[in-house]
Amino acid sequence: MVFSKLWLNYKKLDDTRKRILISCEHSLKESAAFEELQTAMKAMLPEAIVLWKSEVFDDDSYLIVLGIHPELDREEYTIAASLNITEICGGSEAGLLYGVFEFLKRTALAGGFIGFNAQAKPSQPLRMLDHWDNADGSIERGYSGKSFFFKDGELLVNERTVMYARLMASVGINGVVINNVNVRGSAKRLLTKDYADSLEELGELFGRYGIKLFICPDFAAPISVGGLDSADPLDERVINWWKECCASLFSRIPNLGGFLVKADSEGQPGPFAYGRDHADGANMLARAVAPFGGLVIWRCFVYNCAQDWRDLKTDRARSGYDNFMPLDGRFDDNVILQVKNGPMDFQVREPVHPLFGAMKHTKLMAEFQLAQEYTGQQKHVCWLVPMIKDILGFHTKHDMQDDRVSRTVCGVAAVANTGDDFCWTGSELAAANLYGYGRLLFNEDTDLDELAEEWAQLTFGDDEQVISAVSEILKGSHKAYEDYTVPLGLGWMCKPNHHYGPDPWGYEFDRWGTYNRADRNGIGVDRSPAGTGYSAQYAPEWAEVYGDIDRCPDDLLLFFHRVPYTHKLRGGKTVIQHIYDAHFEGYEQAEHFAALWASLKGRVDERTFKNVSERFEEQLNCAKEWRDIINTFFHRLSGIDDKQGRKIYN
Ligand code: BDP
Repeated sequence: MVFSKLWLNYKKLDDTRKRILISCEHSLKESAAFEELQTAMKAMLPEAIVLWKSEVFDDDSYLIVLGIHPELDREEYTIAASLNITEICGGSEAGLLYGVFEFLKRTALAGGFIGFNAQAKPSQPLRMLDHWDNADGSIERGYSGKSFFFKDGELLVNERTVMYARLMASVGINGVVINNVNVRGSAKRLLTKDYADSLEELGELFGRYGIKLFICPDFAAPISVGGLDSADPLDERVINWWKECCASLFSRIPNLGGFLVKADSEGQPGPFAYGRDHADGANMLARAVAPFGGLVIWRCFVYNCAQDWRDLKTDRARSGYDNFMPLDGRFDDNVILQVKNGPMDFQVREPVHPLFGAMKHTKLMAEFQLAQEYTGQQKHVCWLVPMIKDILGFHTKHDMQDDRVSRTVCGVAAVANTGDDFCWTGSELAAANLYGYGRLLFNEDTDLDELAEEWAQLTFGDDEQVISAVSEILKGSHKAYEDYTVPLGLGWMCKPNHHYGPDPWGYEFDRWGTYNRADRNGIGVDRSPAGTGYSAQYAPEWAEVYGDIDRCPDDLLLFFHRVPYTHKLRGGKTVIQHIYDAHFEGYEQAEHFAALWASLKGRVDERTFKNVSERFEEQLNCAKEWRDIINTFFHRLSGIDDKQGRKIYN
């Protein structure tokens, strides 16, 4: 089994010490923290021997003291490091492990032992990764090979899963959902004894690394695996079925965190079929898992995917709020609603979802998508971490002490971008999304310039030219992608179904929704009170800004308003000129990034160089297609020429 160690590829330090002494209570010798330290030290100081609690402390030794200090928060750690001794403490084994990873990271970046003090605890209590893996081994919206959790219906626990748990713990992930929210095939049997042994084993492994295991159950399981004729959440037989099911599941898998549920959405079963609502459905499951401390994470991605595109008043963007806001206050304490970052579906730019801060009596989580479904499918570079940071820092303007999205939620989840290919994420550069996501949730004030450089250095080594080129590419990548695809908040001009490459009208006259409404007179969707009324779902201050064509930020203008092509943006440019310019500039940026990468030949290993070079080739082809198709589309519709006289195909 070959796979990359990504940022945990511990390299040799510039240090000649002969002994590494790890001192800790006997019980910690079995911990993941101890084991990681041992593994890392052996790789970083291959000539030294690693000993436990040895007495021989002299000039040729480095001493690391590990301890649990219950006065710290469970996931908190402190580090006091010097040139000869380091003490790492955690509030629990999980906190200690985070401390060990932080110590190793700083040591790796410095190339040797250094003196520093650190204390940290996570900004977000729940830091999750949602895998959309199917039991047959395929991955919904997966761009990195097959699943490493499932193969031909079997759940795997092996070397790769261990490496996965180490990687996730190293960036602070503490919850993992292993299967697709669309529960298909044998995944429906995850609740049965078929999977009990392997789930137990995986749960144990995750537990060692401070990660809770979650699964997506089939809401209709009382029928599909239970043999009942109903899954009605208020039916006593159904309630009892779930109670018994959960009792046996949780007793076998003590590290089970609970369920993630997609119900009544895109064909998934749910409470609607029985005339019940989402609160009825979620609470019924919540009561079945409550005795075991379990959580029910219930998704708000609910909309009518068979809406009528001929009715201009229907608006998919409204649906999350329309469906869930009336239920505020009805959910049990162990239910968390998982809300996508925007009201549509992981487009390159969307406004922040209006439910954040609005539901004052319900626990919420934010959901992002690291799998680059709409942002280049891991063939294009698109570093999403700055966008995630912006969204978490967004002031909702709801009446509360701290109105930022990050403070209105009790956790954050992201759809994973991993698979079983060598580098885990299709493109080697896409691992920066995985790394940065975890680090940002652990410390929401993380400096993004430093983050990009740190990831590049840990992954590619100390060569300054590599670090600077890679971080420049990462930092500019989201804007470039937005520019050469769909600027101004429009979204959805991709090809239907697989969502890759341009198709301006692909979704326009489709039951899944109408999204840009472009014609010869103008472009954009009127979501102001005079239109679909979506803008009124925000707190008053934002409702006014978004609802007002003159105050709406440019980058969301076409999301909220329908305007003529000659409408002037804040900067004075017309909408049509901005569309042309952005497409040309975005493409040029992509060319610049590709050239930067090409300049690294010989400075990164051949396999990595090839992996990324091939993807840049594809990115440039596809970006050119986007540029030319979208520009031509708008040129034809508007009949307005590019002021700069560049070639637009006709
Ligand atoms: C969309 C994907 C679809 C997912 C759905 C979801 O296209 O495959 O099942 O989201 O989040 O982005 O449930």
